[in-house]
Amino acid sequence: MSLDHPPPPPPSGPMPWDKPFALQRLADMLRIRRLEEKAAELYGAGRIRGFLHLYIGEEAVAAGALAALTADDAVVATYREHAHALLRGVPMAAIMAEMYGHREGCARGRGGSMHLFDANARLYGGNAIVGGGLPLAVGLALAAQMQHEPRIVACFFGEGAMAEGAFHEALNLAALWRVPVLFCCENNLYAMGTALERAQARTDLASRAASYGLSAFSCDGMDVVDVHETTRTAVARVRASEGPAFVEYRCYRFRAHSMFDAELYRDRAEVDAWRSRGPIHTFTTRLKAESKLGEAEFLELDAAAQAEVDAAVAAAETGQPETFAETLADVTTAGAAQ
Ligand SMILES: Cc1ncc(C[n+]2csc(CCOP(=O)(O)OP(=O)(O)O)c2C)c(N)n1
Ligand SMILES: [Mg+2]
Repeated sequence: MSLDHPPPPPPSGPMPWDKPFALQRLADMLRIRRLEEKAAELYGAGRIRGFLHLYIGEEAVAAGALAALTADDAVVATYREHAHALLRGVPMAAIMAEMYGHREGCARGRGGSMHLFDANARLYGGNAIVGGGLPLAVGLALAAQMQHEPRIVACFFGEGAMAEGAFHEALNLAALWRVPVLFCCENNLYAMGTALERAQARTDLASRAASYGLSAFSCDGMDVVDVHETTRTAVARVRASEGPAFVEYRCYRFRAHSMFDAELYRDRAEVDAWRSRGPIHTFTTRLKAESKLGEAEFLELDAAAQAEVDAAVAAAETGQPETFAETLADVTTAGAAQ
């Protein structure tokens, strides 16, 4: 049976990384996966409510791309941003508490799953509006440029944002002003239930981005190695003050768009084919083939990830939402005392 969107063949050839770096990327992906599996379970149990968009299947993108940044760089992401927050160093307990709507959350429980935010980690959301993060990223990069800060801004968005006006305005201004933004397009082939080719006239995303006059790259978003190496190349261009760059990560989400999605728009066989190209499975197989990972080491990393999740849930279970007075403390009205 031929699939509408077949996955690419698995990566081959020797891996360019040493063992510690490789195992850290595997640990990153496992932490994301175990956190999100638990979040889905807690949602089913009614402990987490509101919106919840899972990144399961796309872990290689965040794990590979964010490892190409420094701690001083800024990150802007979408509502599918648990992974980005986690790998930027937002404590898992603060992410879990935020999903619970508790005051111990990284946005004090006011934002929930879609609005993780942490200025210390330079994570500027968690943005629920499709394309909404792009102008924000250009503004942050313009500020860095004007203040002669060496930082760059990595802006993650889904391919659905490329049909929005904000995308075009943001790329145009970023290229015109040569501000240090890395546009990171997570092309998982669907915007909710709409396949890319049903909504956008040209599906060669990198060449569309390049038409604005910036460097554009495309890579296998299911392969953490390709993701990282391509991002590193793009980041080097941005840091060398060559202006913004764009990377398309061709990936796939294994779960529904959000918790409210019957997934009537894609075949089970397609999902299964991409699952068998899963980023954790593919990378683990490759590491084992190169004798860089033993089964015991894998189980140890996985157990550590699970233990971190269990501790985050235990902490969240004991937390509380803000009081009404606490929430109102940041609300200003025209007549309020200064
Ligand atoms: C401006 C705007 N229009 C519509 C929506 C509703 N909406 C939420 S997610 C989504 C799909 C976006 O798809 P994509 O950008 O590919 O990201 P993905 O969810 O696949 O990661 C839509 C249309 C929204 N949040 N914002
Ligand atoms: Mg998408």
